[in-house]
Amino acid sequence: MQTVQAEPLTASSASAISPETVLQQLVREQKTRKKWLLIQPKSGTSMMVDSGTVSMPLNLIMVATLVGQLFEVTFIDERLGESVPEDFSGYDVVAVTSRTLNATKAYSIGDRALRQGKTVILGGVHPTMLHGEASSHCTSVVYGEIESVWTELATDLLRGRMKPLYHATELKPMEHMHRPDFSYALGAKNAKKYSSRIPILATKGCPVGCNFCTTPTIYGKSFRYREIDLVLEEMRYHQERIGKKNANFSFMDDNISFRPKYFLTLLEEMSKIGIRWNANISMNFLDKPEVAELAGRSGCDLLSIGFESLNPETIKSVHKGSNRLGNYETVVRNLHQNGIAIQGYFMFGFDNDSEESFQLTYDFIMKNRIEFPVFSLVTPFPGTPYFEEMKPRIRHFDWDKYDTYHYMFEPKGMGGETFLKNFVKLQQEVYKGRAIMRRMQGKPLNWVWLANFMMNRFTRRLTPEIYL
Ligand code: B12
Ligand code: SF4
Repeated sequence: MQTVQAEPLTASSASAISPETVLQQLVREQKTRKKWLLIQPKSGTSMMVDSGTVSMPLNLIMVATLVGQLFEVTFIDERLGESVPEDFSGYDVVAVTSRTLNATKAYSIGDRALRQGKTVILGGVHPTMLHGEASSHCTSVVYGEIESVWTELATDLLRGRMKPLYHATELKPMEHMHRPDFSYALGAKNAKKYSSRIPILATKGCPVGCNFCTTPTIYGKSFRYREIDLVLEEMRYHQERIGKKNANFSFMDDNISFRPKYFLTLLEEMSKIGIRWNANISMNFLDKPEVAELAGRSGCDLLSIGFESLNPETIKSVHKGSNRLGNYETVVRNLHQNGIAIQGYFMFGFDNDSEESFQLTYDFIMKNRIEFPVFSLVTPFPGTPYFEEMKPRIRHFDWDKYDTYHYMFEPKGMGGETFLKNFVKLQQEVYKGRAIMRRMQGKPLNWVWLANFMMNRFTRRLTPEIYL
């Protein structure tokens, strides 16, 4: 038998030690576990975005899940009414997630924590897109997902040598994603303000490339997915946790149906376990009746679809190749025939918009009995190609207004006053009592009815000035 002599640890063999091993070594050497404060800030927007029931912040929960393996975590969701402390002396690291609409708040927390000598980390869509701007409010910015830079970041933290930017050269496959630990959110005093829908992720990225969307800028053309068994295992875990087979899941994916084969297999498997689910989805192959049938059978009760516009020129101008106007009605019919309600997103403010666009949208919604129409204003988000194109025409750069409910620029086709009057009128017409009845009659008595009545109350108070 051959014996192998153990080699002494030389400089060259030491450098072969994996970054994960180095990190574990540093963790073992920690005298006390560093204390992290993770914050989901509330935005300053006046619109109904961060109020009422809110969804559990999967992004920050995923950050907490990783951080919690090595450090102590305190989790604050300001949208639940929890307050961010003035004094951060109990913490080593203050880490904040931010989209554009709450960036101002995130920055003010970052500034305060920096003044108190804390390590401040900013992450999420806005700091990623504008990392130059964000870096003046923190120690480090995390570009995109934390999973792909975690080993490097945690190692640097333990060595006391943080870099200003963590940007992965390569995205990790999704198998590296840990099952999110929801106890961080569910342990909150006001956790009952969270929607009962459990956020879940099966895929990441979207190669479609719409010029107003942040996803292609952050993750490029990549599209990654988790093993279907892992997604199902996570669903079963929650079924057991809440003691209910028909647990309600909300997919947070950018474009879950992008790979039809993966999506259909996932649905087929989901149909065997008795859950309910909803998702944002692009309509690319929902015109096929068998897909809608399978979606219904797998427990889907609501799909959120970005119809965006009824104007073919507009659809072309935003490079939304998945939307074909000729398919809109077929898609709606297929979903309705399978008991799936539709949250339809419609955007206004494109240069091609005219008074006729409002009428066309109203007619489409009423004729097709869209259950939950949502109207937003075109908002060029910083860092996207669309933002660069529109910059000279944008009316404000106050990030609190980037909630898609503020009037960002005057469309070429009509004056601002007429435009906003029509925008308000459309919403009030669609949510009038009689219109609700026409759209909703005969549909299951559930939260969608309730949402319509809330929208009836909300839209009655709307004025064009609210959007300025
Ligand atoms: C699902 C979704 C929703 C859901 C759920 C939102 C929620 N509460 O989580 C619903 C439908 C409710 C929704 C609503 C809205 N959304 Co939305 N949404 C998404 C979507 C498709 C996925 C978000 C998600 O959860 N992804 C999964 C998580 C795990 O990934 P993640 O968020 O990227 O988080 C990772 C990293 O960013 C990083 N990270 C995140 N935070 C932090 C913090 C720290 C400290 C660190 C280190 C790292 C880190 O690590 C995380 C884990 O990997 C994104 C697109 C996208 N890819 O971001 C748009 C997106 C976030 N939404 C957008 C918008 C505009 C909205 C609305 C304003 C739309 C509207 N008119 O209602 C509202 C605002 C809601 C709100 N209060 O924030 C924009 C935001 C643009 C911007 N620059 O701010 C996006 C980017 C889409 C786009 N147009 O480009 N949304
Ligand atoms: S299809 Fe949706 S997720 Fe994909 S690039 Fe367009 S807006 Fe973004």
